Amino acid sequence: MSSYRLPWFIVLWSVLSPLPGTAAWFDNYQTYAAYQQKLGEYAATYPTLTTLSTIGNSYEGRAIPAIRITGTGSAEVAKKTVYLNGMMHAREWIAGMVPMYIADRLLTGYGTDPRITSVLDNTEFMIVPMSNPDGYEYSRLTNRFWRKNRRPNGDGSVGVDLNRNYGYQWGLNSGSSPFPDDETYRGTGPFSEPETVALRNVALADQDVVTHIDFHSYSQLILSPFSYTVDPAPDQDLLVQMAHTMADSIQDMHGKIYEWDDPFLYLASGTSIDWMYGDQGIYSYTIELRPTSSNPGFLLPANQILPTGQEMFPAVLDLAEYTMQLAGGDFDVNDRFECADIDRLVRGIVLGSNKAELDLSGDGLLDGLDVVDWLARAGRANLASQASYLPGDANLDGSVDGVDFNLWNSNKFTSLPSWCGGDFNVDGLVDGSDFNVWNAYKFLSADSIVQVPEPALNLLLAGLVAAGVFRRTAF
Ligand code: 0X9
Ligand code: ZN
Repeated sequence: MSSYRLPWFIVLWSVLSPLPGTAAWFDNYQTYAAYQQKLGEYAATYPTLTTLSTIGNSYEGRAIPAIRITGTGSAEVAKKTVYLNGMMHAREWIAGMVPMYIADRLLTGYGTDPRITSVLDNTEFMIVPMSNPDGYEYSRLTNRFWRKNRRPNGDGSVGVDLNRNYGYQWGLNSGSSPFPDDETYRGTGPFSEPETVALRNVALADQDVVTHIDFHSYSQLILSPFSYTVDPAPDQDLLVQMAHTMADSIQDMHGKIYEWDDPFLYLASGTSIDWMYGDQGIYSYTIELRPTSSNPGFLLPANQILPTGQEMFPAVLDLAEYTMQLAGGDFDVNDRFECADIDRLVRGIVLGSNKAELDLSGDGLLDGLDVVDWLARAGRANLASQASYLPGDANLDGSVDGVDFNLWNSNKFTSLPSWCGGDFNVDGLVDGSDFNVWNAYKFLSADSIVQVPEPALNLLLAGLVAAGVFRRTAF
């Protein structure tokens, strides 16, 4: 019951001032043409931060636009990509507005908001807000509840469900339909549709994609791979941990609960997240946006566009920060650099991994340079100096000593792609050449790397050259 009043002009100013994302554009659902125009405005207003492109054309020939956004500051890690796409399903209108809102907030916040600035200086965003433009225009103008694309199927029916058309476990009758008339019709073959080809090619062309969100509505859920089976994904713990973090941030904004602890909804095969994760090793999510249930379902009122975008934005920043953490070598995102991380890297190099974050050096190859980069980063973090771990330091305690010899000795002559088990030259075998690495550095401590960086690097690389160099895209 305060008698204090703000002057009228302050009240008016605060209502009308352009706070982030309050522009009229997000007060209503927009046409395909308006999306195109807005993306053009972003590119014109922020030329140093953006790259506008067309990733392909829809069945009816509409351009599928994309905007790449990244900062101009210096990166602490080799930049990895966060890939967002939206509105694969035509009637899920909010799922196109949210990625536009995210682009808006990134661009308007860069250089003023420290969190956004750090995220953009250390990652890239690839944003495809409207994945199914033909379906969207049809939903807007003719049939509001249209879901699929607009390909004529030849039997009088129209449309393929793009989220059953991806080429990982495509064609299972559990979770997709062979009948053209059905809402979950999977098409005549994997990637038979120009829209899914375009969306796939983004990930194939950019081998630095680490994380991905495919926005849908509705139900308020964060779903992760796999959707074709109830079996847990190999990275289930990590996927669920990141989902939990995102759900907490969403709830902090406006109190909305997005379920995260049951990544499995119903069987769906040929989904985007299954291909992104299963084929490309990308940590991928379907986020089902507002509302919770069929009333109002797809007909989410336009006054909920902004709050839905606002609650999603911090979750996307969380995912981008996880991406940075992964790109920095903390592969299990537990805030520690330990054996689990370097062993994951060594196994990835020796056995062939499709995980972009393992390419720490950012040169497109998984090889000894990534190990050297990891040893340097981990040493700096763990030893709190300019020190780097030395080859031969199996237990990562900062010195090459008898404990490391014992680790090598207990595994010697086994096939074990494990740094911490003694595979110091990263060739998959614990053998005499690893002993030679240990021997060359024995009784040196991590600080010595400052004096002898070259031999350390050379020894490691010699082993790797002998073992062959692994190109990530080959897998
Ligand atoms: O069925 C779909 O494609 C998605 N739901 S929607 O209502 N937007 O159509 C869910 C895809 C992910 N599915 C599972 N994790 N089961
Ligand atoms: Zn959907």
